[in-house]
Amino acid sequence: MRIILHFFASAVCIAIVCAQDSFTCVRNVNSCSQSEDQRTTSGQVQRALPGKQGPVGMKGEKGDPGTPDQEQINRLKDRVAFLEKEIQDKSTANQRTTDCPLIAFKFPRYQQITDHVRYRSYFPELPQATICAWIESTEPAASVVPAIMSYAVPGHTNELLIEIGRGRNFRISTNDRLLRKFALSSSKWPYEKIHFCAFYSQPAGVVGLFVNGVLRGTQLVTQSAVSGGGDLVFGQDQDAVNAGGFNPTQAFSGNITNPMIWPRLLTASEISGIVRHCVCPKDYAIVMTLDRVELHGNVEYFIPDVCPTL
Ligand SMILES: [Ca+2]
Repeated sequence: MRIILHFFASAVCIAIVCAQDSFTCVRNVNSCSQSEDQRTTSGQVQRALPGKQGPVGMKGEKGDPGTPDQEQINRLKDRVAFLEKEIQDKSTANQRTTDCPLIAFKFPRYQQITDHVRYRSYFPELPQATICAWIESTEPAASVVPAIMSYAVPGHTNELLIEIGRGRNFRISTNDRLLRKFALSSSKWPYEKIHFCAFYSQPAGVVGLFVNGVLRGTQLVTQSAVSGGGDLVFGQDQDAVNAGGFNPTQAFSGNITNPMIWPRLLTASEISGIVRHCVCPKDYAIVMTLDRVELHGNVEYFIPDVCPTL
């Protein structure tokens, strides 16, 4: 019975196809047979082949769009102005993204040997570096030479030292040697907060200082790379490794905000970005966030509400 039905279906298929188009009769008869085979094996009815596309109809004429009235024009102008402003705002926001990690340390007193912040992650070897921070302070006693930061390695306890000596001299030392003093006398230090970026480069043989984004000076020097693996503290001067040998006349009092170290010389434009827009290049080597530091003595920390800028 099944064979009879299949024979009957094939015959109907051939008759229809050949009646429609005798030229393709043979080919389509083959497809009818194949279709029959597929239906037999799968047990499902296949869809018929798509028919030929009919002739394309006539296109209608477009209607007259009419002349926009002044109100429509004004609305469009307003819309364009709104979108332009939105794009501009987003662009400005992207430029001023606050990349600088926000952290401030308060060193409440001079003349002691306990208050300091110690960095607890690994300090890499730095053939060159830029060290930046905001600092604010009060006038120290004449005998005090406050150390902003001190980095010590075995054999060189002043492997990298930044301090503000008598006469408001900003002093940068590497490899146990004072490289250069830069006078801060023309700034309002210590009565106003300042931003400094001290830099040195062993390959370029140079040391220098930016204050509030302005280059204060450079000096050609011969020096070695700053060795890695040592001890970094802020607020005291180490005269021995492992945060040892503090001297009360070298303690810093005041605030140090956003201290960071980059393993290269920042450009003047990048330093201006930090000072004016709080945009910090992201390739820093050292950042003093709370997960990487210990606070000792009476040091307190706080997170500034806004990133400091000039
Ligand atoms: Ca020292």
